[in-house]
Amino acid sequence: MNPLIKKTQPFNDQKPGTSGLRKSVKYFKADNYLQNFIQSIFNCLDKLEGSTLVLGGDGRYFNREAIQIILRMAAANGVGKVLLGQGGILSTPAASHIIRKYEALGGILLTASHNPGGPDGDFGVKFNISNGGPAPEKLTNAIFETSRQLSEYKIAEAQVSPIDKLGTFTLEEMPVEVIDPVKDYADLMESIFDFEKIRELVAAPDFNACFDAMNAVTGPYAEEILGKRLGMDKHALMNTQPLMNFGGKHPDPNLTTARQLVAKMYAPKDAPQFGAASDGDGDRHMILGDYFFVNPSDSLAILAANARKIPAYQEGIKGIARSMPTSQAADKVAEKLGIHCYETPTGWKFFGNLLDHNEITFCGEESFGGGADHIREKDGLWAILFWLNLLAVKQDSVENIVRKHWAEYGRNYYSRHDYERLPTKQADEIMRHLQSSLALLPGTQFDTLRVEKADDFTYIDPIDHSISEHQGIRIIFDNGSRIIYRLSGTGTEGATLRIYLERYEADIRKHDLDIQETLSELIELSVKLAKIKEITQKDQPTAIV
Ligand code: G16
Repeated sequence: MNPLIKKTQPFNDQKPGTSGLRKSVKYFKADNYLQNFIQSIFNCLDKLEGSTLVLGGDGRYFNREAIQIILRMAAANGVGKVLLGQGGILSTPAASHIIRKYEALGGILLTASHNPGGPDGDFGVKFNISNGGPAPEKLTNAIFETSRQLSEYKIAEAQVSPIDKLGTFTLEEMPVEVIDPVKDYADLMESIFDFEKIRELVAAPDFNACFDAMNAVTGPYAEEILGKRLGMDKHALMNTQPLMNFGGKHPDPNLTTARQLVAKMYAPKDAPQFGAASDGDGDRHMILGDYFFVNPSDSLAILAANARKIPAYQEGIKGIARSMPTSQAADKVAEKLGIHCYETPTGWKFFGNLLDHNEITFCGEESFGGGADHIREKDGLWAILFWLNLLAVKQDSVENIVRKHWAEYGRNYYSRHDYERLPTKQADEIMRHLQSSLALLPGTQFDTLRVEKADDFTYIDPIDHSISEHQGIRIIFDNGSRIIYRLSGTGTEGATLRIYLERYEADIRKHDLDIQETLSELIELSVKLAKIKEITQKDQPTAIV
């Protein structure tokens, strides 16, 4: 084969964020933008020639075109074989599993996760390494450096065969195996959970559940696992048809964006006992009970506390990890279990080393992410199946399980306030101002709150000792309350300031208070300390999660 070598100009804005390169579709469609980034990935992989790569995406607008380009570039760059999800579809957790199961060199995942899709929406490219997890910072930095100097890329001339039919075709000399995107993953889930017990629960006449796939990638996975294998009624599975623009909705499972599910679960009567949703690429989850929301940080703590109730974790768990801004609810569980709870920067890539070295079994994040050592990505359906398995074993409601957990461990009141689409200059000014006030804060008393510690979080990976600096400003008070500030690494428009607020309450008589009211002193202080009103002229956050 004689690959075409195309001349190109480097871009200077291809720095992967929290989770891959995310930009609006118009960037990716512009001349050579995608090609340059893919070639930069290929140039940074030592053993690319003859290797196996996994390829798939969440089905959003531009997924199919991107797959054609990437396959032709893989063939031209000497890749040995590509495992491609049928129709170009692979959820992020399924892709992670397939990379591991078939011992691939890595995978290219086409997704902008929970960001909106469509011609005016976002697109994204993520490279996962051979452990199935997101590329570590060392590799993403190398990809970025390469992209800034790239002058040419390789692409095969041949046209790609249809990608909707299972089986193998060759592109130039490279075999492309079109695989069932669902089966391997569904089998994995069946090996972890007690499907028999969940089936009994689902079949019980007084039990009703519903799942909202938000017209995103989990639709076919839910139909197979929740529908076919567990017997959930098809009316209980909402929006399972993946659409290129997610039906014009925002595929983010939270109380604001998953409106249809929330309306069902908060209906004055006949609400199902269990509700769940997943996001664009299937790695996030939201859990609801009848008129009840489970905070993702609590979800991680509850799953850890109940691990032994699940077949795969009967022997107990080795350790837990949570991202730094995630509430400290899981720490309380770890303490009781006598295991370690690691605190990592935001981003699933930071859990990889801990999982690979058996330091932890479970990990999770406040941003609706939970997962375990079965793969190296967060896993929406895994968390949802965990909750179903737990309900089946405990024969109790979602709300009771959470309340009993708080009674035993105390409640971490928690909320995140986002100021979205700020001009980058303003966001940087806020962070700079906070950084410059850190030294003066320890020991300062603000009404009932006394600052114990204030710093800019640095993480030293306990396995490879790599250092990640500037991972968020932490203001920690002597009663355990915290205010954390960081800038999002997944947005595509301006900057998003996230403020994470947390207050611990041990007293069971105070576990039923309004969250925002309970956090009000911290909220007011967080606005004041960061000079938000002065710098942004904004009175309110744009989103409260
Ligand atoms: C990604 C990462 C997560 C991270 C989240 C929020 O999630 O995989 O690890 O917690 O972004 O990041 P940020 O606060 O920087 O916006 P996803 O679901 O978007 O891939």
